[in-house]
Amino acid sequence: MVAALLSWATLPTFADARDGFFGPTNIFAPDSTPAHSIFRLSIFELEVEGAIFVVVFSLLAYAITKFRQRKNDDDSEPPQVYGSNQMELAWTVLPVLIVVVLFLTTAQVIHRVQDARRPPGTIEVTVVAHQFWWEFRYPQYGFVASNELHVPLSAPQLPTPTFLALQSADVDHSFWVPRLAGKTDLIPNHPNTMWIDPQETGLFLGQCSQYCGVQHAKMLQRVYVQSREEFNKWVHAQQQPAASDPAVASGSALFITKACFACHTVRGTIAAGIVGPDLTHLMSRDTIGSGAVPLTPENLRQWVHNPASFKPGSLMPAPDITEQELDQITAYLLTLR
Ligand code: HEC
Ligand SMILES: [Cu+2]
Repeated sequence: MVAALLSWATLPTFADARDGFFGPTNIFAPDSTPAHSIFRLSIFELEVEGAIFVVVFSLLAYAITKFRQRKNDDDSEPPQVYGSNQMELAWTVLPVLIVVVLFLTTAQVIHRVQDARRPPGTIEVTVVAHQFWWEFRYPQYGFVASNELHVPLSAPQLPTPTFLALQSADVDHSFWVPRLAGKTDLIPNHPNTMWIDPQETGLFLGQCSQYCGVQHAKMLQRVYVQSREEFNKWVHAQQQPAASDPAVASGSALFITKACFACHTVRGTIAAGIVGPDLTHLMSRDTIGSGAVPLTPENLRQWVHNPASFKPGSLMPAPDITEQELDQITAYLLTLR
């Protein structure tokens, strides 16, 4: 408590902010060009508005004290001044100039963010939002990932930004990883685009930010920014078909007979459903249910047993299976690395 008060007393620096003073979704710690541009624009606007605030309040405070009622004042009105052309001009032209400056700087940032060109080496990802999870298609590499977006670091000398084509399979959603870029909606039948060029490796968090249904709050976003070598390794691993391990043949058979395959894809098998996340490399992820819970064997078993225990209202039904079948399916899922 005392420590918290002390840290408020000494205002946080941006370095503190970067270290998570305001949490991992801190809009004051941009790490990608669009987020930097938006951050700089908002600080500039804050400065202009702060200056206006200081000027107006200083004049007000001056007038209130200087012209306050005194003991020996009589109650008659002071002399009134009408129609000063200089003052009329000053308070019309100055605000117009301020608005023009704010308009031009904003238009410039919008242009720089929206009309950015794709340099060679750009990574293209099609993001399809679903109630309540994310699909990430990598058309250049020919695979589909789910829920956890991986992108390479973009060095200023050799920018490799990631351009996102945003689509929705059902209702409106919104893509927002505050440290990387502004918020952009995913709207059915209306493709949008955005881009990010993260300049630090690490995990960046976000959240679907357009209410999309009961599990909107657990439609989280995880962006893994990796060095080029790490990213290439990840891409290579994702391109492989699913591992097939004869030791879990009973589980993989149940995956078909218990209808899992109707909703999920496991590349290299007949499972090609597109209603739920691609499970080909399920175990390469850190979380289940779009960031809802950590991916551990116990959580995975519990998820398959009853997804609603983690995400009530999730669009995956609880399957009708015995405990033994549950163990077999879980054992199979655990081999999908
Ligand atoms: C009616 C379609 C449907 C069926 C049938 C179905 N699922 Fe799902 N599954 C989903 C949806 C939708 C999600 C995403 C839920 C969410 O995150 O909100 C999901 C999520 C999952 C996940 C978590 C994936 C991740 O990365 O978060 C696993 C694991 C999974 N399902 C396994 C199974 C298994 C095993 C079966 C068969 C017993 C099965 N599913 C049957 C639709 C289905
Ligand atoms: Cu959503």
